[in-house]
Amino acid sequence: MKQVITFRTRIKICAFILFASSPGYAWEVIKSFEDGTLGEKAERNADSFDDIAGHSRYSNEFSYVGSQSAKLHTTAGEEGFGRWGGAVQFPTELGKGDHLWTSLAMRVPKEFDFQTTTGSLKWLRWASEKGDGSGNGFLDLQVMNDDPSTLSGSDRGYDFRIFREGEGVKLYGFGEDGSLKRDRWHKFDIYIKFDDRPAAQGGTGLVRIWLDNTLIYTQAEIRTLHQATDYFHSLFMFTYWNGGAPKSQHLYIDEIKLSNEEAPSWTEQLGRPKSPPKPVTGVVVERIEINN
Ligand SMILES: [Ca+2]
Ligand SMILES: [Ca+2]
Repeated sequence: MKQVITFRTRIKICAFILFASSPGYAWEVIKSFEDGTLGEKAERNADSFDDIAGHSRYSNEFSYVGSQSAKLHTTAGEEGFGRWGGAVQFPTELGKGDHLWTSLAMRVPKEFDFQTTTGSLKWLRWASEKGDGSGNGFLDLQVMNDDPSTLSGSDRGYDFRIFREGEGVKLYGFGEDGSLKRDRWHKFDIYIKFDDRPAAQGGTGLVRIWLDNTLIYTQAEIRTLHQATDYFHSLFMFTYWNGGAPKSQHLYIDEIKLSNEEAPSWTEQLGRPKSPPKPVTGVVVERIEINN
């Protein structure tokens, strides 16, 4: 299915990149959810999701920065595409050699139930296309089901998993079980380097993940790009609940930031490791075919 996303956002153009191999410019997108009217859709405004956020609303019940956040609703039994979560489009396409930083704050209520028919809930998914514009799958971060009896044994030690959709999908668990705490804000920062050669194989492709400013995971084995001519164009947050949500419920998102700069100012507190990643960085918890 081809996703058409209306693009309206606030972009800070930081500097022009002069390298011929990386056409485009450095940019930063900030979604603070501060300017919209309480209770209205947090969609298609400069400070909100760009699209597919029909049940995401401006809220002042909790905020990570400022006085408002987005309250994301999901409805019992619904897969929720177009309503659950939302998407943010990049100002420019990002391909081989490009960087992407993604930051967000999330607050999950104690009673929220992460329960799917696949073992994990779609959470942060960066969407890619082939050079000809046809879809080429997502790079996925997902949240493990809460109920350990629904997980295979090797999945039970983790709160999250990561994989690159496509042929021969491997799922890697990360973030120890219980690290995603309830009724408090967590900040996540994710760095992606796009390359069809993973860092563990002599290329530069990798993903690094920080939880509350601590680096918790480096994934250097997956190919962030299937082919050198692929590119990424947007971030999907949640957006689809495999098997339907177990109940009607909500959580909060605030201060989404995206940048294609190598080192945007807001990443200074993360330490930004310079050393090359170790060749073995994750545990393969499962191999599955992804269908949705
Ligand atoms: Ca805010
Ligand atoms: Ca868990």
